Amino acid sequence: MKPAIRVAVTGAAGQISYSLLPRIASGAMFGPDQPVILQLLEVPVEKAMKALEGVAMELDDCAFPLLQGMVLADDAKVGFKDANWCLLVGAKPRGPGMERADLLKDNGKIFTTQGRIIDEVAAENARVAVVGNPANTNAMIAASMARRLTPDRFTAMVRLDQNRAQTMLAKKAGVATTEVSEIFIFGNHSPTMFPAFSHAKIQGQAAEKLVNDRAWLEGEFCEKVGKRGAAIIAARGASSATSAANALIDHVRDLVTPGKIHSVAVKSEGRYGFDPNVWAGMPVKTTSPGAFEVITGIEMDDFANSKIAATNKELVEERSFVAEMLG
Ligand code: NAX
Repeated sequence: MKPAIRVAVTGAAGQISYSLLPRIASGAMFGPDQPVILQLLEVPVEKAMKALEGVAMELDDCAFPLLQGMVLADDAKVGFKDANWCLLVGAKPRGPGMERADLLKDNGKIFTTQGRIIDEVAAENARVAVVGNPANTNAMIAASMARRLTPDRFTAMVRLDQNRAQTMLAKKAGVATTEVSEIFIFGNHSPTMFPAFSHAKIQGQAAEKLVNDRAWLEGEFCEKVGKRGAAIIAARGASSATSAANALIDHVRDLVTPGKIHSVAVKSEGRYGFDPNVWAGMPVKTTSPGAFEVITGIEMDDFANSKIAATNKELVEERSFVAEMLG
């Protein structure tokens, strides 16, 4: 058997983790022959740690063959110790009447601390995937604290948006989701993000040609993908959890599977007209487990460029709100 990999998960007693942890432990993220040790991190509050104990009891009761151990921690230095993957799911939710700038700053504090500690104590090959919102900016903040781990080790999740867009295109065309490919998400994980439909394929052909409804693609499609999270909250009374967990499974599994092409928020380095220092969704190709190269050279028309400019503007603004925190 392969040696176990250590997977640290923050917000481990939260609702996304409740859907996520059993799937990691059952092999959906790292494969059916890869043992894992889960390092579950929560806030040092009795209620949260008690809930975490309950989650761990349930995982025990699944008797997962691949789950070789669990560490329950309220201290990041313990939670991230020697972790190969750090999945940063926990974040502070936006409270009533709270300004976006305040949310950014409050969460910024969490991600400066976690970025610094991951850099200090995680494994030499550590990779970080951020889900907690605002995910792109939180990844940027955590990466800015690192001295040992390079920026490419820090990614944020836009895969939920990709999966949402894929299903919407499939439904519009009346085909299975497996027939839709190359639908990539550019920019922020927020309603400003851009699902670049002009490059998507349905059954190997241009999706735009098959759908034959540019007004729908520019209007309803982009809007519905962007506002899907709000639609889930309106319907369920709680934010996306199972689909977010599933997207993180996809995000990490495709990042450890060479050859996979998928949307990931990475340090832009100025690609596609984004500010060089923001983390923006764009297509990547996994080159070796955990490593990727950004797919460049995808041509953008005027509509696409205007959407990218808008989502970039938001990312630059988020960066300005937390500028004094960046390491
Ligand atoms: P929950 O509120 O159910 O759980 C969050 C958990 O994080 C809580 O148990 C809390 O105690 C814990 N936590 C907070 N600060 C922590 C810290 N510093 N260290 C460790 N644990 C900490 O939220 P949930 O529904 O699970 O969502 C988690 C995050 O994912 C939120 O920020 C949410 O906005 C974000 N989302 C991101 C998505 C994406 O596509 N990037 C989609 C889904 C989701 O909305």
